[in-house]
Amino acid sequence: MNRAQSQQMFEKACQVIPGGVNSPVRACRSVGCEPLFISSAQGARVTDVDGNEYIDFVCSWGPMIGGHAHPDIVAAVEKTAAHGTSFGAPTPSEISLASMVVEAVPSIEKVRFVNSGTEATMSAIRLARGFTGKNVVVKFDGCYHGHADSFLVKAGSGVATLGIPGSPGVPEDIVKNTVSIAYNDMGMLEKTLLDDSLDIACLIMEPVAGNMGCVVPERAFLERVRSLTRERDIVLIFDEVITGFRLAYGGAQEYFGITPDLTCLGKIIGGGLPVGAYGGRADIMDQIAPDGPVYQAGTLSGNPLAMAAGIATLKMLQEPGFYETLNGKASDCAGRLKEIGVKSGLAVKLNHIGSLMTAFFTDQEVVDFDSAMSADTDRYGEHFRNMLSQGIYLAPSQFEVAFISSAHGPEELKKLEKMTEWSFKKIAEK
Ligand code: HOZ
Repeated sequence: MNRAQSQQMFEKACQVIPGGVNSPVRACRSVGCEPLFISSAQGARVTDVDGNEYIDFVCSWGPMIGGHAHPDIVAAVEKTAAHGTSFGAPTPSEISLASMVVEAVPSIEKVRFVNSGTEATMSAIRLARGFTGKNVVVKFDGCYHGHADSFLVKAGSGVATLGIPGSPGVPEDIVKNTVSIAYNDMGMLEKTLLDDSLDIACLIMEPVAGNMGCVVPERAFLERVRSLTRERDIVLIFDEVITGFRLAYGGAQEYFGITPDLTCLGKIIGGGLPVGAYGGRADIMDQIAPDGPVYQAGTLSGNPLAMAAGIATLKMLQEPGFYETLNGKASDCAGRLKEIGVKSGLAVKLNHIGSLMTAFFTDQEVVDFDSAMSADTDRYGEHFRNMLSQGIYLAPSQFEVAFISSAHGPEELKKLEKMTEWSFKKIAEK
């Protein structure tokens, strides 16, 4: 596969953009590659600047749940753009999308739109601190909540991919208020939340972890998180930037039937345009300025293009049977991939829920960050390169998930299975 144009662009990009990329994971370093520069995408496929076509399992890291360039979303954005792209003033479309979100997500009585998942999570913890008058944030090792200072402690995604323990530039004074504990570890959870010496404002978690690869919570663990936070007056924040409108229309909280106090959203609710949102109990949300004293603002917040794309996306997701069909085909595919893994004789574990999955190259069950980190990342890199050579674009990191969209049909999923079998065999024969 000729990728000369991508290579040339990467060289140029490196001269003007740090690392040649605007987000570290896409640099593809941990999989021993250089990034593809994408020129277009349609449905389940992306095309690079050299004209190579790939079946895409990154899906822009989640937003493209209906596939790329969905006609309804494109039409909504075009129509909206013709009337102006930003006003820095309220628009009717904000009310429409907010109403759809309030209707859909069990915990959300009021919602504020921002521009990214990072903005949503950092605003949500400020709000939780303002509401409770307490300081400490509890998070889980390997969960990733964007790149705000408080979260860069044992974080997943690019932080795990690049093996960065924390980050220079994050003051000790800030991270001393972050406590990170093991995912799915009931003992640790109880010990931490029952510790009277900790001044805990909130617990933030991905209700299904998607940034250390796909790690599914034990139901009893999630239930205990909810009951303990409630008992201890700790604000429970679900970071549903990945799982929101993905596992079910109402997100992981609908899927598991567990309602947090606040929820962070992003990705899907902007249909591929930059967006984020945080919402939840009205008594907490009413603490935000201008009604309350907790400050948060943004010129592009509630941007009309993002609102239009979000509304079009949510309408598509309301089609009867959307989630049954999507989750059903993803689950069948995951089942077959599991079998392929077993037959290959490789140490590989496939984690899956809804339309999210990760193949970890390890013989351990992956239930938390430590077990995720036991995966052989060189093997993942080899698998990534094998698959890329056959026109399949997986996440360029062991610690991310593969996304399946409604545009992935039998042809795309069959090719994924066939090429996985071939790649696993090739790796096993080495
Ligand atoms: N943090 C994102 C994945 N969980 C990666 C974003 C990107 O590189 O675009």
